[in-house]
Amino acid sequence: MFCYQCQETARNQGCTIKGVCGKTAGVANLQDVLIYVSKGLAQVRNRIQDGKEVLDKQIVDNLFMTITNANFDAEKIEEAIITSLDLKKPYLAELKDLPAAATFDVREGLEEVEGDGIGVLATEDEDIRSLRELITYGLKGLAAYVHHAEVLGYEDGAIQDFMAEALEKITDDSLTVEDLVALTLKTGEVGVQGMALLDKANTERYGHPEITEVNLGTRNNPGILISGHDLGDMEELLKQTEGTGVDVYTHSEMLPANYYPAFKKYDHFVGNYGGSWWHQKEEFASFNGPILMTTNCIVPPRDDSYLDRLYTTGVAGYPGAKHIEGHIATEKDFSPLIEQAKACPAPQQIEEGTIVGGFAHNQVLALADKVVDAVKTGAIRKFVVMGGCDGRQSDRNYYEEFAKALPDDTVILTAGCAKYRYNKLHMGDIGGIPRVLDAGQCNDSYSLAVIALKLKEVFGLEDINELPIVYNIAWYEQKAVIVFLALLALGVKNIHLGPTLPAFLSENVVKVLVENFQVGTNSDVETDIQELIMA
Ligand code: SF4
Ligand code: SF3
Repeated sequence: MFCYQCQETARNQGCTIKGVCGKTAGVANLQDVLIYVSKGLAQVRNRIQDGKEVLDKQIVDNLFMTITNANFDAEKIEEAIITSLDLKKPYLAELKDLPAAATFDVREGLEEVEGDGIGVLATEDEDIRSLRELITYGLKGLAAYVHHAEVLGYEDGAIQDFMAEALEKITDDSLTVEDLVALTLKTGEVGVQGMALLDKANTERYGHPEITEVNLGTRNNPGILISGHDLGDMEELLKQTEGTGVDVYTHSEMLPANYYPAFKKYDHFVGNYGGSWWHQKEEFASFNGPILMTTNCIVPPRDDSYLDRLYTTGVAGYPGAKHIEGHIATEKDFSPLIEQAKACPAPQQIEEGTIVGGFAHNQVLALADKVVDAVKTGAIRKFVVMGGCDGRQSDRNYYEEFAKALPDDTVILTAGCAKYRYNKLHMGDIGGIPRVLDAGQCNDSYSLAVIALKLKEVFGLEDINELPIVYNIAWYEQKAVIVFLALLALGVKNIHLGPTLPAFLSENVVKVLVENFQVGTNSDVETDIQELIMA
């Protein structure tokens, strides 16, 4: 196996024996095959007239499934490979001169299929490989967002066209480094469209997120804990649990569900339990009730302590966990979780009090006058975008320390699970504007871009980089990659990306990012406060 798609990759070079995430070599190889098969599916899709939609949906599922910590289940990944091979098969006879990935059809011993043009290392040139993978990971993040929108009934053919086109282009050996740099930026542009589509889907279906005090404590009823990013599943779980005596709590990236009017109306929706994804071994154990993982991030349970209470749905999967079938949420039957919950003790309380969130674009723009005044009078010196992912490595303490060291006249704009490093620090407010404004999930980084563009307009600026906004972003998995590329496509410069730069960026690709976008990484808190805030 060789995998270097996430920030925790071994020695910041690559996982080669087993994933730091817990992925086995067999599953890693299957994921490589699935990505290769998806490229082949895209090549076929790009050559046909009718029936593209079915292939597109499969491509999106495949890419999403291989995101870090989404699916550890070899059987499910094999199923996706076979389904993909079956989907393209009827077209193969009529299409001439197909590239190798399109005609690939191996169905046995897939865990051992390695090399032969399939995995990451099949591309020998380091810079071409780096750009191909950067684009692939951007597409994976985009696929996740497209999937969330699609299951809510929102689709955009132009995004699908681009994804298939990009997947084919990264197999094309005639493309130069310059071509691939251009394709990388285009991926970011389409990333913005993907996030806008999901924002539209979420807000049209569930209303605009609004300022909300989220309860962190527990009640005495049995509960179900829901995690991941899929709001359709959230809605359906709330509907199906209503009147059953079973409470619902969010975990990690599902916290922002608490901000949506459509979910707040449910009395049995109690609040949020615990922190970001990597705390789940302890928190799932003490929760006592069933846990529903709608997407990443799943951490392999330490022992069998809660595996019998762990459920997955959608593209998420874990061997031994029960899978709730169905594509759109209304097709899903959550009664196994509800029945199990009834026989479980209530969650053990691990925190109390509340946290405040719900500052997506609509809410912040409703406060625009206040915000603009605070900037004009100097009450707010700078906004610091600190969104992205959390992770378990000790160097992530940097983000908590950085937040603590920020001067009192700064405001953090955040989205994604990175927020758990500082959203419980009680950092106070500036004239009623909280110093941590949480827009929501990682995809809601779109909100941060909308806010920035609006401020640019209000202040009559030519360039988004003239705003008093700095970027100190934490990344871990591939959704953060598409968010990063989207920010580049919007022209944002001087982004600090940490806690380390991606291992998949070659020296020359880093050079391109530094020369054109002044991308950097974090150093120590004191230096970065000086550089980003005081300068
Ligand atoms: Fe390693 Fe990350 Fe890949 Fe897991 S997803 S195998 S931790 S690089
Ligand atoms: Fe977190 Fe996995 Fe990325 Fe959606 S839940 S931000 S890491």
